[in-house]
Amino acid sequence: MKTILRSKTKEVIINTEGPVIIIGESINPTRRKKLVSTLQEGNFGYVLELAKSQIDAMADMLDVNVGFPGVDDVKLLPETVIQLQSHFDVPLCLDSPNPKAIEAALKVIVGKCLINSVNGEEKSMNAILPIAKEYGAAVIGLTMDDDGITHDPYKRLAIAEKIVNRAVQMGIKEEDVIIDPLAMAVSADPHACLVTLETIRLVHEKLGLNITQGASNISFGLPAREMLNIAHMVLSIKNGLTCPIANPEKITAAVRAADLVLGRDDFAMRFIECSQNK
Ligand code: THG
Repeated sequence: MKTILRSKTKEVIINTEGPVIIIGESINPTRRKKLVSTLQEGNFGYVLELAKSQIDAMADMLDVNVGFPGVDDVKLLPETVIQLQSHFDVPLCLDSPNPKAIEAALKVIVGKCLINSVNGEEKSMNAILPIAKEYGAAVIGLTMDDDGITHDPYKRLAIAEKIVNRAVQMGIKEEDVIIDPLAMAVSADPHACLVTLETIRLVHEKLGLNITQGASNISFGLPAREMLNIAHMVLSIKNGLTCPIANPEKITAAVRAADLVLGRDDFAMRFIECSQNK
């Protein structure tokens, strides 16, 4: 199954058969005080630097999250999108819990983007899916709902199914729904990654949809995060992960190595091209 995203002139195809598409995670204020302070001053220089370094490290798309306490993201998200699109030609992933900010950004965006995200709560589906349909965007479906987050992979699969069924009812193509199995800190729960890995396997096998995850979430609170992220990444790819939100400066080599090992990189072209191997 193929999910197609577009920027001004480029098309990115996320294919369940691979190769893996990397959505750069770094435009996210959670761990970047400098991003908050520069954006508060109306200075987009640092956002653009983060975009460039991720694209240089072979990010195929960029996640854009400008949410922090006190921000007017209905204004800031579209402004950031305009800045990014006037400098870079990669499809964007709009990362906000605020449907009004998402809609404001969709009004100015060029091409076909990915909305991050909807979940299985009635309120979320009712707010986000009509917007995705209206603006022709693809959407990430988080496998949580009105009952919260379950640790049962079969229940996460059922939520994924509920979201895709609702989306299709509303006229969204099933290939435009990308499932997020929920990657959470393994320091807080020793089985967190196993539950995610099993959810990925089930969604891949039973629904055949493209799959993303916030891949760096798993290593919060631990040392040697990079190594842990790589271990989880390659196992996830083997199970059906196709478009992680991750740090390309640290993960691209491992992702391309995994694709090569899985027979999705003829003559090792993409692995050799990867900047971290030069
Ligand atoms: N699912 C979806 N969207 C998401 C998440 C998800 N968006 C936000 C988040 N989770 C994914 N984004 C990040 C961004 C940064 C980090 C973690 C998740 C992070 N970065 C480290 C840092 O900046 O210090 C570096 C990590 C590394 O060593 O590679 O912690 O789950 N749909």
